[in-house]
Amino acid sequence: MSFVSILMGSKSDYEVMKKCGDTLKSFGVKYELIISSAHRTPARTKDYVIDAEKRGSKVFICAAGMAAHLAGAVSAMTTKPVIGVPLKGGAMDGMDAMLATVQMPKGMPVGTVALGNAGAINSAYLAMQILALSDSELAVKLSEDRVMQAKKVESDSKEIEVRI
Ligand code: RP5
Repeated sequence: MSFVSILMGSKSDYEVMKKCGDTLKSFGVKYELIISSAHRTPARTKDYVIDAEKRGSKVFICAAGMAAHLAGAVSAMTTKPVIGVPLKGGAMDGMDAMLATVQMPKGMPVGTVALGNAGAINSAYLAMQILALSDSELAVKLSEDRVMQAKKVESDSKEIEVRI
């Protein structure tokens, strides 16, 4: 069974990362979601990644704020794609997490998405685009979603647009 793994560093990340799970669910994509920290529970993180990969996890989405080493740590434990979601919070309000997540040394990639809510949702989309490389049904659903997004822009505009 193929699925996506969502890891977050703290329960305080859940409100944002729930949107990632909800997005995957809305496309019928199976996922697991756990709290595990690179700093507070390094052994739990490693055990989960090794076990999840054996059970069929195809993409790891890792969200964390502040020092935000979770995505980088997971990248060191698997050759599956790792998507990092930097989260706001702390004295630097997410700039720290963004730099920590994006600035990986060569050979240990983390595909970093936007900060916060948009990143949580885009991490789900990016994971699905990876899965869709070998899942034509999911590829069709993603194409249909693009059409819907375009239609929404047009209908939103019609409500307010001014043209000469
Ligand atoms: C990170 O530290 C977590 O991902 C969270 O975003 C941040 C603060 O964690 P808490 O102190 O709220 O548990 O590891």
